[in-house]
Amino acid sequence: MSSATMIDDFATRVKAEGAGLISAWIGIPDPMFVNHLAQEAFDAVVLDMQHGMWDMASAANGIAQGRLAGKPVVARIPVGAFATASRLLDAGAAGIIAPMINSVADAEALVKATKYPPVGERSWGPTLAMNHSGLSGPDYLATANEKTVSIAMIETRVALEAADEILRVEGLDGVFIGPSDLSIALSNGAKLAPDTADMDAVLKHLVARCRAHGKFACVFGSNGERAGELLKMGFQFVIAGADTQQLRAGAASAIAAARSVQKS
Ligand code: 3PY
Ligand code: MG
Repeated sequence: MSSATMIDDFATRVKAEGAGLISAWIGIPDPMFVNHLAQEAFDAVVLDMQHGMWDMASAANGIAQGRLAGKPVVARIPVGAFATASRLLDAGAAGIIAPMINSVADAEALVKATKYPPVGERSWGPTLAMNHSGLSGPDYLATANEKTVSIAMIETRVALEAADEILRVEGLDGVFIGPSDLSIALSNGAKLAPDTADMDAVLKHLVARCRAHGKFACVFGSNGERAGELLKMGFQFVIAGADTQQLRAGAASAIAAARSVQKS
């Protein structure tokens, strides 16, 4: 698959049952991180603007580095930052992940900001997105609603209870489960336990509800092994740990190797 196709077909690929995509997750706000991590066999890159440190300018440059490396870049916006979602799509993001979507009204606000009429009310101005894709204005307008994806995070007790109504919102393409927040919510703040059997039951239920509503299912995996388990559960798009943790694990392993050889 050519690099341009990998980006431009992202929406089609992630929507397919059994897509099995693995994405990088980057919170360190330097576009060069995208450049480096995109060399690995990731299918996509997520820029985390909720808990990571990206601002609009660095995120736009991160999206451009993804384009250079042939990888689609999806951005997670801060809670309720729907205006930022439109701007990220204008900068060429392949999709938006919106955290803490707790109701139909929240999901509709996301769709309103990220889809052009008649589905939503996204405002016109995708200058960088057109530069990156080579599409004319009319062609971008005709294809953007299909080619970019709007993803609602389900990660609270109320969102879990309202999952079917949220999944019914027209224009919403998929959901992304946040197992850390969901484990905190379901234990009333007692536990951070994203990788337990109890959580697996909730995750399997949500994958089934996504299938029933024709939406794709995404999830955060704490590490590579967990990402593999989540893919087996049927998630179409998974994270295999965050940049900060992968960076530190690489450093820790190099130090351990050096000390082990030194002592041998
Ligand atoms: C969660 O697990 O709560 C997330 O938002 C993933 O980072
Ligand atoms: Mg979360």
